[in-house]
Amino acid sequence: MGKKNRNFTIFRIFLIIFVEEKRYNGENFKRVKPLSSTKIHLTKAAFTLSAPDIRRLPADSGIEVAFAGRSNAGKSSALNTLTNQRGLARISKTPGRTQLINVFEVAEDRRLIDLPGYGFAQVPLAMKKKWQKALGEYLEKRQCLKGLVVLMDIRHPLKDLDMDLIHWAVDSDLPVLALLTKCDKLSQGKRSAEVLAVKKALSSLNADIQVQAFSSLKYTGKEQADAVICGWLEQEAEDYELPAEGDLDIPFEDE
Ligand SMILES: Nc1nc2c(ncn2[C@@H]2O[C@H](COP(=O)(O)OP(=O)(O)OP(=O)(O)O)[C@@H](O)[C@H]2O)c(=O)[nH]1
Ligand SMILES: [Mg+2]
Repeated sequence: MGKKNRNFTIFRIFLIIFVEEKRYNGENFKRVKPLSSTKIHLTKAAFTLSAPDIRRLPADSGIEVAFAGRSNAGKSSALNTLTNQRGLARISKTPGRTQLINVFEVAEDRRLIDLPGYGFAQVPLAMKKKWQKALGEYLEKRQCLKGLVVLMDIRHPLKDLDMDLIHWAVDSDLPVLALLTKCDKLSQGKRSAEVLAVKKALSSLNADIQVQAFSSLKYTGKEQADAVICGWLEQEAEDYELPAEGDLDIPFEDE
């Protein structure tokens, strides 16, 4: 092959690689391109406020991703792990620690929400009613809620109340990330089997549900969870009609 020909061949190879690369990036870009220009970094999360009910929350605009699950499931711990901030959300060995709706802003009009846990029997009834009401009210009325992280201890997932929550999210067209927490407590084999079993159980719902083993202690599943949550937060926010004044007053009748 003459020198001219060889140079031309090398040039063609470069051209093909360059075009392929561009095409690949183009496709890739289209697939993962966030709808909004906001690049989310969960590490930027900062505590905004704690609210006893949704009337005390920031305006219902932008996008929120909420962490929900039974008391002691590891919601606050997961928030701290995902944001790389040990003391952001309060963690406790005593179930029922998070009794308020805690708001953490990660970017302008993009928030993470630590919700009060459900299903803990040993809490005084009056208190339980109050915070279950706040939880139900939040889930039902908050229009900027665009993704729900349902946290369940990997050793006993999909309890009745978890299923109620997941069914509610599916009916509301809300995507779900099921985080199977404390997976450091199981061997690799048992962990995989549990993830599979949960995936199988939820597959019949035919909904946007992802299942991920997670450990706040060992950072297992951190990257995967971060990608899902950031994907939700990076969407373009919609404009909502603000609820009428009286609308927020009677979310639930007290028994
Ligand atoms: N081994 C292990 N323990 C964890 C993990 N995540 C949380 N825990 C422990 O589980 C307990 C409860 O964790 P929290 O994060 O406070 O749970 P929560 O869901 O926020 O609880 P409430 O606020 O009461 O609803 C604490 O003792 C944590 O240290 C984990 O990944 N591995
Ligand atoms: Mg908590």
